[in-house]
Amino acid sequence: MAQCSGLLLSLLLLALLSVISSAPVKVRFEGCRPEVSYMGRTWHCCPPLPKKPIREFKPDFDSSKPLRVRRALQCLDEEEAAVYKEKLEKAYTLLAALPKDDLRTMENQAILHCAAGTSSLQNAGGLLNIHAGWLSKPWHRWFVYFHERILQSVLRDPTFTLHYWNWDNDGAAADVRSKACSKAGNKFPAVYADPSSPLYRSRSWRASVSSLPVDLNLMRVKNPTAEGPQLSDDVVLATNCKVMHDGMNPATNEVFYGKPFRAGDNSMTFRGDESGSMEPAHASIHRWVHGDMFWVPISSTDPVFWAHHANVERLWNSWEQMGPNRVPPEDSDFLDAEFLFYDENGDVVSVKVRDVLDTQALGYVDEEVEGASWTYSVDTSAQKIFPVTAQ
Ligand SMILES: [Cu+2]
Repeated sequence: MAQCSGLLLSLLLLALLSVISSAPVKVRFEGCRPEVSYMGRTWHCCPPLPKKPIREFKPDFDSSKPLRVRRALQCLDEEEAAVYKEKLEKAYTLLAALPKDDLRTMENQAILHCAAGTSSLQNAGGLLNIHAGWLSKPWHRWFVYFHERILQSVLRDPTFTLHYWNWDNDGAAADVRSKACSKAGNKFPAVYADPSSPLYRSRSWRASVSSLPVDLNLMRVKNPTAEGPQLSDDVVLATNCKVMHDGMNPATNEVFYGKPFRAGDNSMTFRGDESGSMEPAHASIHRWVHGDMFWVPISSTDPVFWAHHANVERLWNSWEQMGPNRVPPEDSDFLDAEFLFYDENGDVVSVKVRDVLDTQALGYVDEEVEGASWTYSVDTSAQKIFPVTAQ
């Protein structure tokens, strides 16, 4: 009995200590491991240490100005798509012409993802990987946000807005009463597919077939490039619907966001299925496109990365709109987690998770779209579960 109560006391003490010592992640570059083995290859992911004091960044959107609209790529008309493609090409050409040590280059932006996303960085005694647990969503939203600011800056156009690749939308459940665009977006976007364009990259054969629907269940395949033709379109579309439906309707908010990741946690102890319920669909797109997109440390050097992740951001907002209790964690270890990014001046800035949760405060909204069959229950003849647009 005395032994039992002693054990109970130690367990209680341990639980108490873990609550007291709980703290948010604070990303810093010091102590970065210069060489890591990740996805079967060796990578060098350490960003240079900041030369100036790190500035704290807070969203600075002037709410008297109109919100920018991130459009669905398939909903741009021919002329809009041509203008957008030209702007992107100009922006990426300008970025490619910057000196190598300018922190705004695609390569330097990718190093941030490489460092924070491969367990290169320290985390108060553990190792950091922002893909583990609940950090993934806010980290990537900030990453896309600063990329957009960098593009605006080189284009000298503060209204420039990234558009999203609406890969979850099969267009199969279009509602004729809806005014929203209901075109399918689940093919590789043409804007990025022109081999003569700076937006082009060497990618999987799949990305060059304009009629092929994406496969959101590619986690089943060990090496996606070595596989032959994908499954029949019917099977792929039905599976995509289920993957999206399940990902957007998990049992709890924690399953949607992913497991808590706090200061001192070690990314090596996290499982892939602890990174949020949308991870299978998100990762499948990286595998389906392949090329640079497949490799986490360099995935963002493919311009289509940003259109892909703009859709992940949009789906996060969509999930919130699907029910009153769908809210972010209130835990201060989530809200006060601090990351480092490069801003449009090439300076290092620190940001907090709490400042990225409301995209309108960041100055943009996403175009509403219709037609994705996952917005109905998996049996598409049943009642619609998510009215995307007012009817
Ligand atoms: Cu990532």
